[in-house]
Amino acid sequence: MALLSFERKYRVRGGTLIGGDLFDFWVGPFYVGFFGVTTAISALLGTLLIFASASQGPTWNPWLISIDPPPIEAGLAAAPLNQGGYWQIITICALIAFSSWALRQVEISRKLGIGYHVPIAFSFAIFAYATLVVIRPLWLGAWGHAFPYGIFTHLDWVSNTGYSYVNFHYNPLHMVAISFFFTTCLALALHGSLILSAVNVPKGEAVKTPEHEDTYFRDFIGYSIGTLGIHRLGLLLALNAGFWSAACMILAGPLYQGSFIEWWDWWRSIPIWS
Ligand code: UQ2
Repeated sequence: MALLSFERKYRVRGGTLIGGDLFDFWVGPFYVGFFGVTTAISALLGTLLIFASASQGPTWNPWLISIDPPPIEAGLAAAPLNQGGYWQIITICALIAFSSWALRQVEISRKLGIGYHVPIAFSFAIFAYATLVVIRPLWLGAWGHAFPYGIFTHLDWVSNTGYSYVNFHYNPLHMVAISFFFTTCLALALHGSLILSAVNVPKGEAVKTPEHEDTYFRDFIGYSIGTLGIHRLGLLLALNAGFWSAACMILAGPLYQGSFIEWWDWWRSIPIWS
């Protein structure tokens, strides 16, 4: 189907989740929709609140600006604006913006009659963020356990949080998450390079086919996962990277408070050795 007739067929009303025809139209290339509007409002409000908070000092240096959560002693209470209140409202704006973005992806998928793979995938990223700023702080009993919104300060938070479990690389779920990140890189590098090797041909030459791609890997390692399979594998690996990242932060704090080096003592103390 030519692009123009395709758009005429699919750029029609309907398929929205709520609101009927409300905002069910396009502006230029962009679908708007109810959730496009809620995304825009919450993203704009959150951004303005970042500037409002930064205006309270002590610096306009973008590297050093930090919007901090309330102190741990404040527990789970709503905080005054300059003592974590800005952070709390900005976090709510961020969560509404991210969720609206996911629901906008759902509506576009429904209009096209395609699967929900994109919003499901994006929801893993939202889940990982929510784990750090909502689920884990709630579980630990204070918003102060969340990370601050600042370029250097969030790095300091990562460092301090890691060292408070002595050596975070010994966190077994952190190991699982990292392994999925590495394998995701491997799979994408294999896939990207394989596609380019077959399709990025000199001008005037015909592109090679999926048979060439299959044959390359069958010659090389005796197995090809296939053109659909590599995308299933890629999505599976990436979703697991995000999921186990979140899981490793639930392990660290809510479920386990000690040193991750000592966590492995269970291995030395299983009865079979004695
Ligand atoms: C493949 C295939 C593709 C690919 C790639 C492979 C034709 C275009 C990259 C090869 C991938 C394999 C063998 C899986 C590797 C496993 C891990 C865990 C990284 O066969 O089909 O489609 O892009």
